[in-house]
Amino acid sequence: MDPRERYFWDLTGHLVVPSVLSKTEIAEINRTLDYLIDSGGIGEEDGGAGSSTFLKGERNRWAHGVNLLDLPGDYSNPVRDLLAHPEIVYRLKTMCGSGFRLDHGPQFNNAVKGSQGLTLHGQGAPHGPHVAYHHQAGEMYCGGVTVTWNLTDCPAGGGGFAAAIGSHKSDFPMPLGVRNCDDDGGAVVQPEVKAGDALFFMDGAQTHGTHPWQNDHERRSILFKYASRTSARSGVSRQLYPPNIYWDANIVEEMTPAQRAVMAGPGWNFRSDPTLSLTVEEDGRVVTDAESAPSAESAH
Ligand SMILES: O=C(O)CCC(=O)C(=O)O
Repeated sequence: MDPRERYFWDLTGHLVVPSVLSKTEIAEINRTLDYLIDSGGIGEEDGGAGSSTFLKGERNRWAHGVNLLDLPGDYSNPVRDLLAHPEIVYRLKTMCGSGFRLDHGPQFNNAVKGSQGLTLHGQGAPHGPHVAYHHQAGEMYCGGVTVTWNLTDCPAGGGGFAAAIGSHKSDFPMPLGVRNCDDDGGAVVQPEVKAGDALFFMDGAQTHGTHPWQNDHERRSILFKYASRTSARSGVSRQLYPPNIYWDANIVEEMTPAQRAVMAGPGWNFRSDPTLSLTVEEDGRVVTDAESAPSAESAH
């Protein structure tokens, strides 16, 4: 990464690298996306815009129940070629550290004129250790980085990826007006991106989301969700973290819930799973939050 890119990445939380893909490569990937759309691999859903006025629109378009790395015939090949593309490898080594890996995705973001946006998410506060950005000893480090390959143009102001500049370093919670873009105070930008450009962003550390699509042409972007080797975000860690899978059933079967909690593997939902976090009760007993939390009945 040259000093200019490094400065922009560190300052803003995202980076657009222009013209990485040739016209031939764009055409090959679009052939795969045509196949996906024509074979009914795209679902529509409500909800991305929440109650926002700015983000509202028609239903969102997502690829559901298909993995772009596992399509019939040779359709996956042009997508697989992006996984460890030379133009992203040396940048990701600087951004995430050596040994970065695909955590989840690739995700196909498809939009037609009028498609609604997605409320902004990810932030510096509260701290998310698995996706956070920091630098030390002259090196930068980010737990989660997404690379978005753009197969069609996203003109500035026309919709698509949007982000609050510098939010990966923010010490304060995101205001509602930024989350729903109804009153962002100028903090949110939707950068111009062209077909063939690769966009990197600090997924989870930087506040980001999607502006509604205003263009006559389709949005076609494929998002690869990378993580540093030592971060676990989503993806297969959902299936692998239970202690009886991460270790062995016979090792953990006799354990208390608290003991099992510390035998769980790196997981994506440590905040929302009360069986994973521990509390020391006043009497000195160590219990999981699931055991400690008052039951719905006794709370009344
Ligand atoms: O539209 C985009 O590129 C942003 C997508 C997004 O917010 C996400 O994948 O978390």
